[in-house]
Amino acid sequence: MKMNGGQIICESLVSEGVEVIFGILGGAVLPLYDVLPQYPQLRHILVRHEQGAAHAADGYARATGKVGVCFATSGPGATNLVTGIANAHLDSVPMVAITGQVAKPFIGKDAFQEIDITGITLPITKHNYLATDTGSLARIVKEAFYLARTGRPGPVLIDVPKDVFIEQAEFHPQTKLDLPGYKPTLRGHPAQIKKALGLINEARRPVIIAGRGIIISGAYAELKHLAETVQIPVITTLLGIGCFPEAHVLSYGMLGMHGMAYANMAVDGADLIIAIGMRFDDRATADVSGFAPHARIIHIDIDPAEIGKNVRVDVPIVGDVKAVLKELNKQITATGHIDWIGQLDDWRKEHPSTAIRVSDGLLPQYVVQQISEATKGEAIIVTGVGQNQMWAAQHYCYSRPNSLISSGGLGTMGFGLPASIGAKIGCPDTTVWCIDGDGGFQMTIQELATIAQEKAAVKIAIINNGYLGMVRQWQELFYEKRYVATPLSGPDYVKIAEAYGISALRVKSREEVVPAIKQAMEHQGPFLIDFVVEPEENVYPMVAPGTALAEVVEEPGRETKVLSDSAKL
Ligand SMILES: Cc1ncc(C[n+]2csc(CCOP(=O)(O)OP(=O)(O)O)c2C)c(N)n1
Ligand SMILES: [Mg+2]
Repeated sequence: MKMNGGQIICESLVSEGVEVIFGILGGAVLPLYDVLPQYPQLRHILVRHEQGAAHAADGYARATGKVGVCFATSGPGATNLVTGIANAHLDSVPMVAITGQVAKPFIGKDAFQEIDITGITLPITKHNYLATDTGSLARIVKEAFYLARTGRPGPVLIDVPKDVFIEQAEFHPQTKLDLPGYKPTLRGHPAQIKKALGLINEARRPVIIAGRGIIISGAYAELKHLAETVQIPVITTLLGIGCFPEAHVLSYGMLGMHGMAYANMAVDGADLIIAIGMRFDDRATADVSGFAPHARIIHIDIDPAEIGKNVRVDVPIVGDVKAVLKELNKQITATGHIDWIGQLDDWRKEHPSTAIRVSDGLLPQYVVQQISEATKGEAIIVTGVGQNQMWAAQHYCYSRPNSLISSGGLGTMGFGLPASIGAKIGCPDTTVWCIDGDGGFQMTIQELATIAQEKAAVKIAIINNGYLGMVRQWQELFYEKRYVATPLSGPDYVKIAEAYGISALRVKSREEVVPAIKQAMEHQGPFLIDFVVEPEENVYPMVAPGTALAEVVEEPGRETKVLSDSAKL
């Protein structure tokens, strides 16, 4: 059947199972938008800035496990997507972005709103296309979705010149893919799995470090089986949070710069690290020369480029973590590590990293803890970046996979609000809280209009400390309190919310926290709470830049723990 390019794209999106698209239109992409009403299966969410479209598609993808889709026009529309695409790239989020381009005869002429978006996004996409022929669109869309969601997921961009949307071609639904150069390794090599089993059997102080790869491949049951059968403590990365229930006896929290002291000490004291679906990011490892000094390392990851990139590895296993863990689990023997687990429990008692200090003031940690209580750890939490993000990671007790959505790799302020819209649209029956900083919130504040228009019942907690807080913390600790450009004013957030038609409250004291959260949860629609917190509260524990995990500082004035000495363990 003959169709125009826009229709071919929509047909292809429908056959990929797409239900939601986030975007903003403009001249070059108008022919695509023009045919959208012919496809009522495709719900279009009009955002207020294309960065919001990409972040919303990202939040949608993380919350649902499906591919997030966003549209933008050529030129500024496309460049506005860039931060969101980069964010998805660094956090391995499946996304397809479709941008309009100037018509083919204008390409290379610096035409109005012409920009080389495939050139710009080359290093931040898994793959990108400039579609020059209407007849190839169905194939390209099919490939794009396949590339986005398989192997190590990531964003794929398709740039479509205006005339390619308009021209007609025969539409053939695509059933086959022909990508001879793209064959992700899914099954781990049996010889490597044997070697890993050997190390696991010998280990006396093993630790699992679980990353987002567990969530992406849905390997929760396999991880739990491995941990429980061999009695191995589980520590997660920031993006791995939720892949293992935090209330489980073998759960020892998050590692890294603001990880729990006992988690960092466990990594420091371990004789075996089983790193699963994680990439040894520097915020997780701290100084690599001091990372896990007594341990041999097994690294399971689907992306061969991650093996040995940051940290030396003894046994690499390239493959889908679920498939590899299944294979490993067939061959493991039940055992225990009572002394080692006892040691970790002692460390946790001696260094209760998530204990909240006593204060009459309104502490941000307390706000997060009360949101955790009120939602029983079952909400989806979407964060901003900075102190608010770290407190949200530390003080919410996550019980479900995919329940923390946070910008890990890129650390993108402004991610929180639009990503929370995507999460809520994708999971309308789940409570979604956006915990954001006053700085990050102001970067994408305009998406309040999207929330209002779509009646997306997101609950928003602004951790309002009047500062670009995380940077202020660094100035306090490393720049002798020279607070250059970190004090931050903002609008009256309650009035702003109300101006958008969103109910809101301001909370200034500890006593008001619980009733305010209750009111927000009971309210049918979106709700915003402006929590005016202690302005100079810092995030601890902290591993200072350039130091090792073992040098974690738990609280100001209480200096680093004694380095764990493997001889004593
Ligand atoms: C887009 C962007 N610009 C700058 C930064 C650097 N940065 C990291 S945290 C931070 C402060 C964030 O302030 P706020 O959103 O109020 O959160 P807080 O740390 O106060 O909780 C800044 C400026 C960033 N991560 N992202
Ligand atoms: Mg702030």
